[in-house]
Amino acid sequence: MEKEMLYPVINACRTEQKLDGMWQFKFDALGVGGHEHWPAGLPQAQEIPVPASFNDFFTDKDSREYTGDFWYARHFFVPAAAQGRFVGLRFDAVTHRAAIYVNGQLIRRHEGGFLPFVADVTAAVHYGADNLVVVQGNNELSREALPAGDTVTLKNGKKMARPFFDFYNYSGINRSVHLLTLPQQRITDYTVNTTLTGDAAQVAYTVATTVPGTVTVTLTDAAGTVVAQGEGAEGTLTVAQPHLWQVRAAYLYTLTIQLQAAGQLVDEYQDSIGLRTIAIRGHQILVNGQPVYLKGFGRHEDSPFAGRGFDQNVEAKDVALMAWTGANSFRTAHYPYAEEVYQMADRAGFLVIDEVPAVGFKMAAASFLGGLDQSFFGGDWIKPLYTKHLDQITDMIRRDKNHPAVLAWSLLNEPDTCDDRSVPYFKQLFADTAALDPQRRPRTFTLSEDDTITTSKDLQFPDFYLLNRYPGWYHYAGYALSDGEAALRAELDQWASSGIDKPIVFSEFGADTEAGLHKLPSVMWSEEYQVEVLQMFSRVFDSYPFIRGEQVWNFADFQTVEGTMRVNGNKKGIFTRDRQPKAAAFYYRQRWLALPLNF
Ligand code: GCB
Repeated sequence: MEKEMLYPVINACRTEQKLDGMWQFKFDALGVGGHEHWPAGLPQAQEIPVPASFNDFFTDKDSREYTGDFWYARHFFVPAAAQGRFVGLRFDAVTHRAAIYVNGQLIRRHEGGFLPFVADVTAAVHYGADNLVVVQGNNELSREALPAGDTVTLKNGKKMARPFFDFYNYSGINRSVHLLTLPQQRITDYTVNTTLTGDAAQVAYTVATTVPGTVTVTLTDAAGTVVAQGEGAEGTLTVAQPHLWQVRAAYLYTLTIQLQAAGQLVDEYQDSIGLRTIAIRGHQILVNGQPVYLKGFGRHEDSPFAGRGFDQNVEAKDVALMAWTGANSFRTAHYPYAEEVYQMADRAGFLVIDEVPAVGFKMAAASFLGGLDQSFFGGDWIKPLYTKHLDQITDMIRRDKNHPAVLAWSLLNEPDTCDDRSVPYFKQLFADTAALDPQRRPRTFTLSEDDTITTSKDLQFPDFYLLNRYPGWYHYAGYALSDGEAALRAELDQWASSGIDKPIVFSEFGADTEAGLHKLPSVMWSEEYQVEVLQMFSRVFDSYPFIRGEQVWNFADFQTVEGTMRVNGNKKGIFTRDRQPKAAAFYYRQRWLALPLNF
């Protein structure tokens, strides 16, 4: 578990320098890097961009599909002035596991391809001199790791990833690398939790530090006026007539935390925070006490060239397109996204369902399009998997807890909840994660089509339900769409009569569509058919008041494994992979701009 998750900042006490750019890169199919001393430098390496997935830079298939160990290296300079300070290398994400070497010395290992970690290199670097960082990465999939899958060896000796999930296993140093210099006596974490009473907001805060010292916190509004101050590592700030963070009408305050030791300022950290509350009451999702209907998307971090590498240009475009459709929310399917995504959501006022990469926990989805007839939760991999799962939820919540945009935590995507053996797992998971979020935001997971009110054994656990449903595509497809509507209504009628008093959000529904394919009357894969399927869902959503949101699958087309059900990727995007609109995008713009927030 990572203790220091604070996003890197530069101020009077802290420095950070991005080590993005061209790195040295080398595959290690034979696993020789260790004994050939690659930690001390990569022989005959090639150049590759960071941050990015390595896959799509290659023109040969063996390299693109490469599964196993791979190495990155680059030199970096540590100023003499850093001597005596904490020096760290922060990796925002290396997919899926990494060992970090500096000047030939192993500093640390990390597993989990979508969350940051810091390598403490204070004692390993040369000050006022050149240094070498070498990263040994690995992208194999297993049932003991998140996301779940298998790694098989082909007859030619090459390894191949078999994901139990429907997105390409893009790998590498997918997010930025930072060189940090921090004070030894420093702030390591903070939390805020807002409650609203009458005309005021109470912001309860805690600050964690490496040493006891005098902590002061100052809250300033967007105009720079100080609105509240507090002293001590814990306390409450009262803001009279607060300007609340609202959905699609964001307002951010700046929280400045200072740490003093022996009367001297030793550290400072600043962040943008929003004042708002989140609650579930009966069938309602409440933001600042007001019901909100979610409109938006399941997304992926996926784009041409960089794969899953974070690209602020792509994210800026996506934010603009989401706003254009009238969306107010998205789910980070199926892993925590880059921190910059949440910062942009905070500023744009999008609500985010933040998902951990617990995807593929179902053997029927194994090799996504093949399927294996075994029990996932009965497997002997469950114990080690649980430890990693809890660890990654802990890190995700620690990293993202202060973002006003974060509405809820999604702890799994489409696990096999029809199996009795899933129940102890869920019971433990929901117990162990109950107190991780100081704001106690709702926890949930998505239910696949197999997991219904009659078949799922785990409906007692989530605070609200996320349903993934595909009538009109995987069944009742084409001309049978009307039967799909009837089946969906029949299922929802069962929910309605069940007495379950929690909201339902449709977190996935849609139809694969080849952009530019038109047909009148419609056929599957045409833009016309996608709109018909989505219109059918809209009709159903509008008939059941306990449905409190619709997040269409997917925002944009994205890369998957190759297979008979995928034409160069999943084409359920309402935008193409290069972010151009299909007819469905115009359909949603019309629907969502007209839907009031409290629909
Ligand atoms: C699902 C999965 C998602 C897939 C989608 C599909 O249920 O959660 O990862 O991409 O279906 O298009 O089949």
